[in-house]
Amino acid sequence: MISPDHPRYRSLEVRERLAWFAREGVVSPEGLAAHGRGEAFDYLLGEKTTESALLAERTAAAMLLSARHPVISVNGNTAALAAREIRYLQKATRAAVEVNLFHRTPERVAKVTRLLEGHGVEVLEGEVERLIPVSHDRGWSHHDGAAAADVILVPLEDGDRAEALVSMGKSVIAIDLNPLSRTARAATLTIVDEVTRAIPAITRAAGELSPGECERLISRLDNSNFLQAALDEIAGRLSHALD
Ligand code: PTJ
Repeated sequence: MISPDHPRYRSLEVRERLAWFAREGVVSPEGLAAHGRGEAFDYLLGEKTTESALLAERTAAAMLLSARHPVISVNGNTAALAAREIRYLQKATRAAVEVNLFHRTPERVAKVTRLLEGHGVEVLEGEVERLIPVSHDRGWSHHDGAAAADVILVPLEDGDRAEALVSMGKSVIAIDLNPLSRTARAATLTIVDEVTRAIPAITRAAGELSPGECERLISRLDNSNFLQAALDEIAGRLSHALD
């Protein structure tokens, strides 16, 4: 049991949660390592939503609201951290939610689906096919899932599928704390923020934006600016770290 007085309470609590979901088989063992990498970048970013991440979150909301068929792709880590937040985002954007796992087994798909449904998320179910051209199991898609999306939100994605989705002509919104990752660089828009802060921020923006604001945000989108802003934030914090 972690005391709320501990200076790293939030981080330790999230670790405990992920470790518990790993024991339950929702999060893969590799997911714990991926979380550690995310934590390191979050530490360097000050564990807060930066101004440029907030703009990226508003732009993501604009893209999802303007989409013909928006899809949210959910893996084990994202479900363990943000199942309830996904429900609110789904309501705000009318997006389809698809479970897509790198370490895919029928048991894990069922567990992640049950966790999401337990939080009120409507999850695409039924037949899947290898519709996304990657060599691993992230290639499986429901006919109304990633394969049919024009705009797709991919929290904690792997680089291969992000590149494949972009090459299929889709607008890809990544949530990734590492601004140097292949996913962050391949995506149409990268939100460099922690997933539990990013998803509610997109939901809030989706409730606020007018059609005109959506159009303006989308027309100004330049992903390299968002990545550079995140790197500048890290560099600035490092150069004053011992002041
Ligand atoms: O549940 P599965 O089987 O689909 O597996 C999911 C993982 C995350 C294990 C899989 O997609 C994977 O291996 O991902 P990568 O390639 O390690 O990439 C994950 C990225 O997400 C890394 O760049 C991390 O920095 C970043 N990340 C980790 N935790 C968070 C995060 N970004 C935002 N919020 C986080 N909490």
